[in-house]
Amino acid sequence: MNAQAQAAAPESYAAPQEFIAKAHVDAARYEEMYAASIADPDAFWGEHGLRLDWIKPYSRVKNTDFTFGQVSIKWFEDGTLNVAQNCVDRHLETRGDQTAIIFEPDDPNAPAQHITYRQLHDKVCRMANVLRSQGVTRGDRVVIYLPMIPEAAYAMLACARIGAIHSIVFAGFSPDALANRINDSAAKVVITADSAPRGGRKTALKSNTDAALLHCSDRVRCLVVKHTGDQTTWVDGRDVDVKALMDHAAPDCPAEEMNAEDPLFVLYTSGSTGKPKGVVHSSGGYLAYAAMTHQYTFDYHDGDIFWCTADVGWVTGHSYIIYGPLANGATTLMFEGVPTYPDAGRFWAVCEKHKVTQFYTAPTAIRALMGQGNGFVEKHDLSSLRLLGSVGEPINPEAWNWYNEVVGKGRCPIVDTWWQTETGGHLITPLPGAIPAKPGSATKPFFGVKPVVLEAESGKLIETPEAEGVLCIADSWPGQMRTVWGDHDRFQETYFQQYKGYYFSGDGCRRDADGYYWITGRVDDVINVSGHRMGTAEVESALVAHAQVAEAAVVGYPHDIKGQGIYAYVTLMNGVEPTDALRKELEAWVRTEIGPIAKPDLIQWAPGLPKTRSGKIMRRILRKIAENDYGALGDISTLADPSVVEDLIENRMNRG
Ligand code: 6R9
Repeated sequence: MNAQAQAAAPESYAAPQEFIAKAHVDAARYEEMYAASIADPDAFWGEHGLRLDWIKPYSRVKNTDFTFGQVSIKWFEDGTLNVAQNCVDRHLETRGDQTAIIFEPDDPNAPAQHITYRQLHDKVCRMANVLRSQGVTRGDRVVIYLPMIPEAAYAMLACARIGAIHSIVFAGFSPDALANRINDSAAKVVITADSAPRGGRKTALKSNTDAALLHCSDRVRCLVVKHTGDQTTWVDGRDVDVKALMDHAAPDCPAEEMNAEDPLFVLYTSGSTGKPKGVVHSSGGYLAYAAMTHQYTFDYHDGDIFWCTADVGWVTGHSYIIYGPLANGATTLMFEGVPTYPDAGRFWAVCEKHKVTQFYTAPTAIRALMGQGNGFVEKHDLSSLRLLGSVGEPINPEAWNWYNEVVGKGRCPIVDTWWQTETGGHLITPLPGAIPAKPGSATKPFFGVKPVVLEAESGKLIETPEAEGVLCIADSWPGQMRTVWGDHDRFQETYFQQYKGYYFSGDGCRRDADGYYWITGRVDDVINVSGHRMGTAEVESALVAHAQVAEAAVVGYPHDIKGQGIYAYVTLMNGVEPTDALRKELEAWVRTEIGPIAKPDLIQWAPGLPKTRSGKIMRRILRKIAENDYGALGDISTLADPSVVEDLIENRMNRG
């Protein structure tokens, strides 16, 4: 943007009057509801918890404690319900013939499917009966490793129906990553497909699963969805053809009565240390929060066609493709493909074809499509769109403006939603009829959410309206994660130890004079690559697992499309020659150890790494070098050998 345009650009953007007039919440109502939610959380959530159907109503609403050493989070704790019943059965009477799921396949010439709530009920029950026939009962874990196909939704809801706990592993993860998750959750069953078509190419999911299962107990059953019909190996007694069994299963399956606090799912996510953590979400609080945020943030109304482009392998897919929309009786779109296949107009073609009203995607996709020019957008009729959403990382103003002007034609409010796998649903986001957007700001807290900004070092609460520091949340909300699977201590240490009495998000932020929050990115050793969280420690341990690598340090660096790229400093074993072939081998190695999303963008050979005398790698310095920011290296006098820094600067990877 040139200086003149910048000067002319408004600081904030309110939704059009006709949008506000029909919105669930306007500015005054937001203030009123927010104040009520903070003043009396029990009364507020006691009322809003009733949006779900309870088998036994709760009498106690909130029972939470953020005190380090005794962290405990419970909502609606004496209520019972069934999540699948809430997402499917209760809609049958009023909207049995309404489309619940629109499935848009990877191949644009293959027919889309419209699955009604009645059909969904039939499929979920059959799948639930198949799981039962394989010995799965309440409390058991089921790993789901599927493409973005309706069977993924059936599998999730089938687990919920019988009280089993699902753990979805993104189909882009490698056999090793899959095996780790099957083992950590001690899953009884893994559900996969023959292969996953994406962008005209296929990932061999079944053969990945075969490879993973070599490292798992031989009691783990493998349920295979024959999706593409590709030939796969078959282990009799272990492998099961799901669709064939579903055809013969009973179309009815009683729903288990579950406690509000029974886990609904475990989802593994990266942190700054160690292996990925199994984030545990509850049944009652999670579902109420996902449903409520879906309705209010997206201003969802009956008849809308809601499309969230995430994969069900990430939390965004859980909350805003499946649970939130279906609990609300919505029509939700599931897309198997990628934004650029067959061309960079696919998103817009799908919006036009299915008359999408709310479209929710990630800044990395927006930037990639923006780079392809406006022609791909302009050739489609996007007049059905009413609202646009963004999630996964801060959205830069340039991408925001393009999204607003070229996609939304200046008439669709944009909701920039800040939240995390751990939070279950949106925590900071505009409500579109109530809060004018400022490009790059996630704006204000959702009902019941109390964000605070603390000084990073001292942990002191900054009470002035304008503030900059680390973002913490002062009190619980129903969608909050309950624990780390099998490791409550790790849960407390990760989120409640550093800043006592608060939930620590791991993000930095700024609050402006209007009380708007601006997320500045992670303050820990987590990087955000195309909206996917990656622990630098995970990539490092994959690299050092290679026989020729002695040591590795991984940091993020600014990347035009991905937001952050992965920059790896690698020290080789004595006597090993750094060659291009080895560089390629290491890239491929990380792909197989973790998955394609973890492949380093740049590998720099480092004869030595900057370390303190106590042997700690000084990542701060490595980050600066990766960012090309040599002027700001800071104090390097505590380094054991300051000369390694000069070497690293001299040989810094040329990004061109
Ligand atoms: C939902 C999701 C969480 C991390 C989070 C933050 C970043 C997500 C954002 C955002 C700025 C937004 N993040 N949304 N940063 N603005 N609107 O992405 O969950 O994969 O767990 O990532 O993503 O850094 O801490 P998850």
